[in-house]
Amino acid sequence: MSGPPDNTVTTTCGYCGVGCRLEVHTAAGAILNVTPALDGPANRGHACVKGRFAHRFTRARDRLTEPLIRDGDDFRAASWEEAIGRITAELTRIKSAHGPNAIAALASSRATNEDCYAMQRMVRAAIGTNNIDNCSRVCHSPTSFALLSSLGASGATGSFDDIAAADAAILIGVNPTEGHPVVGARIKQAALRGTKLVTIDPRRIELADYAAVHLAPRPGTTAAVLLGLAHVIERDGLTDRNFISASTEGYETLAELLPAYTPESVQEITGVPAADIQTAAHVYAEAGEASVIWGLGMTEHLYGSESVRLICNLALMTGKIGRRGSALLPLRGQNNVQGASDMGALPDVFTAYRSVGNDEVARAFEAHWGVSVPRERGLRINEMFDAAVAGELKAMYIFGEDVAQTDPNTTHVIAALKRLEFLVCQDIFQNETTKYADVVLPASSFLEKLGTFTNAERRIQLVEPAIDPPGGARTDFEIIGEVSRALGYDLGYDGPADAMDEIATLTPDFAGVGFEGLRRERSGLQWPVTADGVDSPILFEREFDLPGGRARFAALPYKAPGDSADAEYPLILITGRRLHHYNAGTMTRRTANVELVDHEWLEIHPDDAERAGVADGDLVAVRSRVGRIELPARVTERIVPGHVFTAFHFPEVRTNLLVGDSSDVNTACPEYKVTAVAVERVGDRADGDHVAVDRAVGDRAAVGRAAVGRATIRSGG
Ligand SMILES: Nc1nc2c(c(=O)[nH]1)N[C@H]1C(S)=C(S)[C@@H](COP(=O)(O)OP(=O)(O)OC[C@H]3O[C@@H](n4cnc5c(=O)[nH]c(N)nc54)[C@H](O)[C@@H]3O)O[C@H]1N2
Ligand SMILES: Nc1nc2c(c(=O)[nH]1)N[C@H]1C(S)=C(S)[C@@H](COP(=O)(O)OP(=O)(O)OC[C@H]3O[C@@H](n4cnc5c(=O)[nH]c(N)nc54)[C@H](O)[C@@H]3O)O[C@H]1N2
Ligand code: SF4
Ligand SMILES: [Mo]
Repeated sequence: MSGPPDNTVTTTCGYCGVGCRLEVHTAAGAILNVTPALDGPANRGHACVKGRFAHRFTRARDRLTEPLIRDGDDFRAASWEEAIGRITAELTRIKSAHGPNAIAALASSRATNEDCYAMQRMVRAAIGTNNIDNCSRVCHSPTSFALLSSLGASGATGSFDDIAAADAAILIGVNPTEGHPVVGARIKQAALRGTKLVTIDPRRIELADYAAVHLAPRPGTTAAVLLGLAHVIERDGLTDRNFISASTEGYETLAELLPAYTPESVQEITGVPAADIQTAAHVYAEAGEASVIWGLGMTEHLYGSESVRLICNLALMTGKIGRRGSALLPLRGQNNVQGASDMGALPDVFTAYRSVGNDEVARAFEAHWGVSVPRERGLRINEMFDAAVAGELKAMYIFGEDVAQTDPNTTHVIAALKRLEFLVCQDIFQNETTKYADVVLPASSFLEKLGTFTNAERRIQLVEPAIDPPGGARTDFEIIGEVSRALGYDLGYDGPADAMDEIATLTPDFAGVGFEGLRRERSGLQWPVTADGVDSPILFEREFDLPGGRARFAALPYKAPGDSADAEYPLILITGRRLHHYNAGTMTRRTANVELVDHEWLEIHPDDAERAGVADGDLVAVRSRVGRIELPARVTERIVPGHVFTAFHFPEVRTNLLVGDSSDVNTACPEYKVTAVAVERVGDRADGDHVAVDRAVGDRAAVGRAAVGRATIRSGG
């Protein structure tokens, strides 16, 4: 496309949780290009390959542009009236036959706060169940649990600006140059200016090259590393005694646990040299200001939530919290996963993590909504699938999540979806999950809607439409409003701004949030926001949000991961992300990014490759206790021997067939990071058709054909 833009809209990126502000330049209603906003508080004039270039999906030929209704093994186009009529008829029938708890829904962390708020209100008020969850479950729910337990609020304690202000930073199980590239660049800049980095990851991530020390623990053993760091800090007198006595409780119990975790014993458990543990502890504790940044390498484990509490311990023992430069920064993943959870799209809480069992809070919602709401918590995502397989859950409404591709144990997920009597999917594309749908509703992407996203800094920022939804597609907000009205319960909003006004009324932490203020305040607002609009870049400057204002130490010992290598499955598979693609890949695979990366591959260390007789580029089969996949191998020293790595961005390679049911003890976040597998060579690269299949998806003409082909498959067999 050529010619000058006739309009420019400033909005917020809809991919990752960095929350870059973008300027979208359009002409004649189509996107010409996207540039980073110079005054974006998180990005300051930067953006990554997704935010800048991955927007062509908006006009992909196979965008959903009209509602689809199942017709035998296929779908047929339907009017909105017919589609919504079918949804209300089925949900009403199931509710009267089996009760409201036979219905469950997922809200989309890709969508806005207002969309997610409307969704949870519809589920609670119109259907009458707390069976609502979002992808935080499979992502940072352990972080949320740990921060609430240790500190009292579920959010980063500071901002990305703290990175530059820190003398040292520890990065644990997070790979920002691929997952949060703009923050990755900010970390690199800080390191070049003197911030000392410690990286802790079984893979040698790019930022390890900038680190003072890189620790490579075996997957699932990081808790032992954290206890080792605490041991050294205590042993070498690096604790902040004043802070501990004035602002915390429970240190004595933790201190009793620490003597066992000598650097030598931690080396035994983790494989990390004892000397490196000492170095890392001193880098962190001796820094004037130091932050800890973490990701899914901490959370997606059997004891993920306990491990994150051990991170909080480090900050509390050294008093490195509540100050510029000393922050706890979980890099939340999806553009609005912080927000979807803040909005109460979770089975156990209303907005701002207030329990559904809290009578006072529940009454306030009931008074505003004019209905009574249940007090017992609803089902989590994994429990929804179990209940569906057991025949107890009859219907699901899945809004913007591709569970058949991204949730663990794909075989079980598909069995659950097939067993449902009724499945609605609300998405912008057909995906692996819509194959099992009875009704598919065509929705709008972030470039086509109004609302707010909350990034990984708790920063609420406006999202403004740059283009119209294609064809008959509607915004998620409109769709949810219409479905709810058809169910007999009118949400009564004229637009997303009304929903935010309601959120502000019912949620003290959001008291001063509103669209008008956000339009004025170009750098967004970090919750909590007082009624007169003062926001909170730093949490816990004076006290913690727990009784007595005191934070709580957690005295938790190291426990082994859920899976381990054995003679039959000698390698540990780690899964994670790659720069050019995003999660299920529905969007990035429909952009030029697919010309840069067009297939999945398995990273394997040269020693393991040699043992298995695998050469670079060979097609290999990966087998776990629950599944098997095939993909090309890439031999690399970035991964330590004994481990292999792949991502999950291409449906042609169903990585999650391999991942089992093991999950975090407190939150049910899947153990995506530790799966014992066997790898064997099955052919030359040329023998595999995976690469060819992936190319076909990138080809725009083929995308349309592939979609038609997909729509005809009901159950995948
Ligand atoms: N390009 C791109 N960006 C994305 C996404 C995407 O799909 N593509 N997805 C978004 C989402 S939803 C999320 S949640 C974020 C996730 O962003 P990250 O949290 O960075 O995600 P991962 O790459 O899954 O895992 C991070 C690292 O954990 C390491 N790891 C695995 N096991 C362990 C362990 O036991 N201990 C330690 N210390 N490390 C371990 C892995 O080797 C990996 O390098 O990214 C977001 N951004
Ligand atoms: N093996 C393995 N599996 C993983 C992970 C891992 O590390 N390893 N990570 C897990 C994590 S952290 C996460 S968060 C999940 C992510 O998994 P998902 O949430 O399933 O992945 P996404 O690709 O982000 O998007 C889901 C769907 O939302 C649609 N969508 C996008 N924008 C909109 C919108 O505005 N409206 C509507 N209605 N739909 C929209 C997309 O087309 C897509 O179909 O994957 C998990 N799966
Ligand atoms: S870093 Fe994240 S928010 Fe920023 S442009 Fe890239 S994907 Fe978008
Ligand atoms: Mo995520």
